[in-house]
Amino acid sequence: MRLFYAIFLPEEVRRPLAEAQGQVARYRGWKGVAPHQLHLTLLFLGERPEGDLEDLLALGHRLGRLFPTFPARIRGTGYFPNEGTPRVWFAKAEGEGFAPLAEALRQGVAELLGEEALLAGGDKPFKPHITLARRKAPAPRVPPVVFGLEWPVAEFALVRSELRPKGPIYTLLEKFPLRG
Ligand code: 2AM
Repeated sequence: MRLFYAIFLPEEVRRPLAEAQGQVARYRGWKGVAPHQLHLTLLFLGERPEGDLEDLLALGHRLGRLFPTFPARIRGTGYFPNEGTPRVWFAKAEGEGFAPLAEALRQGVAELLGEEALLAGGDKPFKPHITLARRKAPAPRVPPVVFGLEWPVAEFALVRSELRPKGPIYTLLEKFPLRG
């Protein structure tokens, strides 16, 4: 199973992000993420055996009890990579709770499944972002979009991703509420 831990977004945050996606829709090279799938990845695990699920679910619940709900903001957009040809157009997320939770998941996964379970996500530093569109063919950059969005992050999830020709299908396997 292809798995990742992520934070999904409430409707009032998804709506303005989906509106901004209209900016790239007119450039055929950009493929927008379906609005109901907009999310912030905390840790990408890649392909894992089904036998790992029990540990991954227990870790999610344990960290959920440990980490408090926190406010998050989205103010603008950016590109990965920033130099050269961009592959991803994202909304930048800010919030004090993202990095500690992502780091605790990394540590927990390393302890439970071994360090090699962390290799799937690559060695790039964690940058909280919500991918809005991926570049599939040559297409221009779009001007930055400014947002004034704020919402309380009250849960995260373990998600299954199934890759299909039309795009991935995400299934939320379990949600982990954060401490109130
Ligand atoms: P992205 O949005 O920046 O592409 C499911 O694929 C989620 O895991 C996506 O949000 C993706 O981030 C993230 N992810 C992180 N590392 C990944 C990798 N090496 N391969 C695929 N997805 C990865």
